[in-house]
Amino acid sequence: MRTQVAIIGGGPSGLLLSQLLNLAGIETVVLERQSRAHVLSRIRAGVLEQGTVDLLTRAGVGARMMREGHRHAGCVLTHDQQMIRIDFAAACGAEVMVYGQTEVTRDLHAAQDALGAQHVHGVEHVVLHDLDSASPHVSYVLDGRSHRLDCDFIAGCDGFHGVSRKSIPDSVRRDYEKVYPFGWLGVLSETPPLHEELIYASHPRGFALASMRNPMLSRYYIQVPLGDRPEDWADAAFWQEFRARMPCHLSERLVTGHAIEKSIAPLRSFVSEPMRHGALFLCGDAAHIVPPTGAKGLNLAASDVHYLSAGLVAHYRDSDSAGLEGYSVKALARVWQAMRFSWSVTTMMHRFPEHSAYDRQMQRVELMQLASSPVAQRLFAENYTGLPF
Ligand code: RFL
Ligand code: PHB
Repeated sequence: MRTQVAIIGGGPSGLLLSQLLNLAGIETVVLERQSRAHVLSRIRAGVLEQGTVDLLTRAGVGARMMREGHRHAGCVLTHDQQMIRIDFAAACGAEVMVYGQTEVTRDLHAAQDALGAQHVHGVEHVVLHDLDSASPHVSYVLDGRSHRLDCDFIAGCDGFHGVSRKSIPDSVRRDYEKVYPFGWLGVLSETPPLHEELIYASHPRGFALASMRNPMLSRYYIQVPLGDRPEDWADAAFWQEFRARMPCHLSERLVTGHAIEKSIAPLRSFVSEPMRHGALFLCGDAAHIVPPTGAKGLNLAASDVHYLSAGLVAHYRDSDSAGLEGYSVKALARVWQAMRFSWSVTTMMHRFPEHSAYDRQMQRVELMQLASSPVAQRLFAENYTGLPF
């Protein structure tokens, strides 16, 4: 089999890249390890930056998002009982869209089906070959049979645990990593959201987040120690802990219910440089991971895909390879900005086992500065709603 761009991974990065390239008349084949149903069962991101919304609209998958998504003009940070509202609209004139990653993925699948795009699910033993040459190829096994996919370029969209990044030689690759000493326990419940905006809570017992998907679907998280397992947390224990970390006047009206999904994600910051090696281009979680506190992961995947798709379209349409040449530098500049923001919000809002009373005072005054300084609010709002791409 032959294609122009082989895309490894059919998560949001791979699907969106395939969609944008197909719309521009560039052939792709998406190779995904899991079934569609499995990809759609992963409950992840919920907040889209305006740039991501615009890109999804350009990709022809904006209609349902515009109908069913919810625009948020602010969010709330709490410190014990104190509520600090960041008014995005007033601080920087921007907004975010609350629309789940599951729905984005569903919309992309439907659009790809409509275009007749090629997707192969259930692939195993994916290996990338001849990345330094002008004729790379991908080998894989499907239903016990070996296959070969020849291509011009390979897009590594296979997430943090994929094979693409690891195909870049150690002598070329530089990894930067920070592992946090806690994870987030997430619960999805068919209950009305606690508040009309997201609430990021800093509390002596640990961080908590009240998010949502729609008026009858809430997404809640609490910081938990590394090593905790979802089965260690009965629903009642989760609700008790979540309630304790929210300001009292909000906890009093929390509607609890059965957890229809419960999972734990460890928190990590990770960047792999460069994001290009020969014919291979990395996008999204394959190249970088942010702790979810800044709501940046999916949005960074979108900006990578924007830069790469523009580079590939210019290459094929105008024989102009400048975009591809500059891809890694351009994408990484934005990645590092989002890394800094995600790291700083994570550091400000969580309980760290090693923190002293002094460190906790530093967290407190940082939040107090956000409460009182329009400049600090603007900086937060600009980063949260997304730097331009
Ligand atoms: P994904 O989603 O991991 O998809 C990669 C795909 O590649 C497949 N794959 C392979 N396929 C073929 N061969 C192989 N060898 C393969 N190895 C892997 C996988 O099966 C998978 O389908 O990466 P992608 O596409 O780059 O998308 C990234 C986003 O999923 C991720 O950044 C976000 O979910 C992060 N994130 C958030 N981002 C936001 O922008 N806003 C948020 O509010 C937000 N909240 C979150 C989050 C991530 C979370 N978790 C669980 C880590 C909240 C949480 C709790
Ligand atoms: C979510 O709704 O899953 C969500 C929202 C904001 C975050 C992280 C996760 O910062």
